[in-house]
Amino acid sequence: MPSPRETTLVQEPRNIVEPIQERGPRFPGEAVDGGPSLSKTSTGQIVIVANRLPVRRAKRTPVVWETSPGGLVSALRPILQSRPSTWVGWPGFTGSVPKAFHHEGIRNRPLSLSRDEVQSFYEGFANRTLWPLYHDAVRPPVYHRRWWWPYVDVNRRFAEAAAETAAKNAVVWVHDYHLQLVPAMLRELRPDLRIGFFLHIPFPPRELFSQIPWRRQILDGLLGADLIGFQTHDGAVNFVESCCHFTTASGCGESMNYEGRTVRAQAFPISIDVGRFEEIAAEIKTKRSAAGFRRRLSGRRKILLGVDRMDYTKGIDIRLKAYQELLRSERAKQEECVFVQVAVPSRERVDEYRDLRNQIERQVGEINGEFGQLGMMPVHYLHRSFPMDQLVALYRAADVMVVTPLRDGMNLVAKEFVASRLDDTGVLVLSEFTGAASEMQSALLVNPHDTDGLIATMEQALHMSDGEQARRMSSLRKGVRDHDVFRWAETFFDKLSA
Ligand code: ADQ
Repeated sequence: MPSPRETTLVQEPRNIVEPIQERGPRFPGEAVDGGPSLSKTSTGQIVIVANRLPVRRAKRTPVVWETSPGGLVSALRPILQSRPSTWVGWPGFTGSVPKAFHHEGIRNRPLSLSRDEVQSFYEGFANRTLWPLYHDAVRPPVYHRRWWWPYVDVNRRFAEAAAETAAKNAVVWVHDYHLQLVPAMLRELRPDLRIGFFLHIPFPPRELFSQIPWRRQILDGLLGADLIGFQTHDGAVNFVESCCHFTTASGCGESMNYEGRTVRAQAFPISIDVGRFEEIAAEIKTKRSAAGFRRRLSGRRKILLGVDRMDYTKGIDIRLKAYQELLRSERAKQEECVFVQVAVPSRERVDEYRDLRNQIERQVGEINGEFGQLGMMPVHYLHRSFPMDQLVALYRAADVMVVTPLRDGMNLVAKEFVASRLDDTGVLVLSEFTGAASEMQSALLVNPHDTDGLIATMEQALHMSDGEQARRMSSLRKGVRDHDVFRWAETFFDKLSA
């Protein structure tokens, strides 16, 4: 592989970018009329760099791509479709990958990963080192030198692909913990670019971050960006403190001086496509499904709901334990309530995730064994992905949404639930340790480590008056409507382009 400086493609980026002929401008970097408000400040090409592409392969032969579900793709799509843009990412399978292709107005530039790299870079360094470390070490992070070097190599390949793709002076937005070295690598290859980075997960306090043997390299990698976004103010402060301690950066406010440049670190709390959730929630079909769920869960019982990726940071075990004790204490009777836990399978090749699944399934079995009656179980557990309309129907059917992560960058589920409650009913129980908690102060905030506190809060939620529900929910709904995901993306781009 050529060294970064020898990469000939970098010298002629304009020849490599394929302008979007159908509706886009004729040249990379040329503005398009009528785009979203980003066009006020930035008129050039945009490159998104993320671990995964915004599409997934639905069929192998002939290959069919479909848009991946998720907030990030829908947030960025209108902006990307309005100008020449490319998304660099891994398509989610090993082996050879196709050349760049267009899908729904976005140019996708697939990057290949070998099976070994999936194990070392993705399952190893990203998910067993960085993920637990950045989530308060709720599971012990594992530090292996044999995972670090693949992390460097894969980051370099992403940086090279972005450098090849980007037009002169383009804006490049790099996403998440998998790619923290990309900003500096990319700056070295292409000093003309505007580089932004957004971290979707928390950035830990310095005392914790300092555990990682490669702390200096990671910080220097991120400092290659012009603007670094975090979910919360605390995340930005933690990052700046680590930078001022471990690197040559100085000026410990939102703006740092680093190697003769200004680097800004700020909070940009992510959100959801609120309009889409409201639209789906208002559909007759959704109302019918919600009513069907309520009927099947046996009439007038109150429904507590949990919806999560199956991840040990989400506190699924803690909420089930609290629910079990709530039933044992008879402060809530099993004839009065039912718990529905939906967990989408996640990272199943990683040991900690397999162990978690076993543990949750044991707990569900134990609670149902202890309190269940024929035809009436206290916990309904579904280990699968749900289509969006069904998820919204569940959000509508629930009385109490229980969101109890031990640590979470933001937590979109809390916002999705609120956006779906068009009639201002329902109660949100929300962990203080989510990014969402700093915006959603009208939720019932809980410390998930405090089992008694959690039990009391669940009980309070089950018995909350209609008036109090409406007061709290309307304030929560206003908050998410005022800060939807489009506003998030535009604010970030505007700051980056300024
Ligand atoms: P995640 O850890 O994946 O995201 P979260 O923000 O809750 O966490 O998003 C989960 C998404 O998966 C939601 O959109 C939800 O609807 C969906 N989902 C969950 N269970 C599902 C199921 N059974 N079927 C279908 N969909 C399901 C990371 C960070 C978060 C941060 C986001 C965005 O860990 O803190 O909020 O990125 O930045």
